[in-house]
Amino acid sequence: MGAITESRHFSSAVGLHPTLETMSRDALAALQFDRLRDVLRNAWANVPWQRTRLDAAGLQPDALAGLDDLRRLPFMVKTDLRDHYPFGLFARPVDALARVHASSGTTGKPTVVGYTAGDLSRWADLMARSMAGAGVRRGDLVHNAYGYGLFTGGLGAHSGAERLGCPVVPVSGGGTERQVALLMDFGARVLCATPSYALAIAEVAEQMGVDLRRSGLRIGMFGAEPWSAAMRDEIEARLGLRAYDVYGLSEIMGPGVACECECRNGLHGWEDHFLFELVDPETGAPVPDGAAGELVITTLTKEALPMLRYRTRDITRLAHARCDCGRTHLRILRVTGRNDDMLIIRGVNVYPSQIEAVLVGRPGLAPHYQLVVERRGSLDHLRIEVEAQPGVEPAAFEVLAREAVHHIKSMIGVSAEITIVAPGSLPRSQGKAARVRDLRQGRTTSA
Ligand code: DLL
Repeated sequence: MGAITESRHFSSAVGLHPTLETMSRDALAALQFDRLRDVLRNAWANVPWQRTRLDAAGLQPDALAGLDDLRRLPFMVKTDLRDHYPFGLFARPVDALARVHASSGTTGKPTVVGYTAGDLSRWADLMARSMAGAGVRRGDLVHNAYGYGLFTGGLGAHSGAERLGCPVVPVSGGGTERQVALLMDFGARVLCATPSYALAIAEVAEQMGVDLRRSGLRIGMFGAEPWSAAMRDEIEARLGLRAYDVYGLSEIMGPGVACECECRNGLHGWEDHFLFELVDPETGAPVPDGAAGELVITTLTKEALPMLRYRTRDITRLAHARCDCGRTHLRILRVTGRNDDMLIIRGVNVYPSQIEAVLVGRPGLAPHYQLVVERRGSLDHLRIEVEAQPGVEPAAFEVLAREAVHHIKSMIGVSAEITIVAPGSLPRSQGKAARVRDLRQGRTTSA
């Protein structure tokens, strides 16, 4: 327990699972090696496509000599799952599964993922650990506004909260006025939602004349989409809670792959269950600590759907230095966006979340925006629609727009056209916000 008493954040350590979360890096590496061999055995024995790949890489499970050997295996990508739709990469027959989830994507078939009862139990454990790390305690009432259904957010947060011993209000997304009423009447201490939906709840409450800062809410578990530090400040100010970033993806598990602790200095990726790598998205070569790259994840304990070196498309940075909370597991810094959501505007790479970071919190502007990308002649053109704050006179819109253009240019280096629109005119999200309207291919993507 030494690590706990040493911690400067003693109160945060209450939620620690010391043997799992503060084990030495050497012990963690030994555990990862044992588990990697097991997961290779499972994939090799039960998934013909994986066996072919492993054989080709000379990675028969018993040939594994060290964790680094895994780098001989080519990456997995989302289309591998689509190409084997629906269950072709599962290591268990359907009748041995406990549940399936799926993510819709923008085109074509959904990506389907499966879980054994053991997988569901480990998922609940990890989400419980994530919530405990953020300060959620047994008995706290959890208002869960993530969508229930094929999306992993609703049931993932639900099971984690229950595992921690928390009663859950399984309200799902939508019906925002009712959500506000339930938050006030039931007095939930914890809100689980996407950050964009948390903001929508705050806005509807304000329109109803309800001050959620006076509710029982203290902790927000927000994720499933990129969000900026500026958005965190905005949400905290309007809901009167402390907001934590939770990360995950259905292909790997769902929410709870990584989560901020009370130090909020990056999201602890649970390394006893996952191997994390960071690679250059162009070359696939490893990038050093502190540099940006694409997160690649290998599952170490998944029975139904072992994923080996899965390219998430998510761009982030890693930090291996020990955290003040005492946890030894690495930290994944805020995910700035998905590689596929990166816009290239006249040669400048830009993620929607960078635009958000500049716009949100600027005087006169509301935190509601949408990016419209068009082709004008042979050039890409970025138009940003952003709402004025309620009460701002339309006569002031032009000046606000001019200032915003200037800030975007000086902070990000991209020339954008900015249109200030009336409060309430952009669509509100009930889940993942659709931030980009890409008129070049006629598609809409969530950022
Ligand atoms: O979004 C799982 C989840 C639910 C995570 C609730 C957190 C909370 P998918 O629908 O498969 O699963 O989408 C996964 O969403 O690859 C990221 O691009 C993005 N994403 C998830 N969490 C974050 C986050 C769920 N905290 C995809 N920050 C991932 C930025 C996130 N992006």
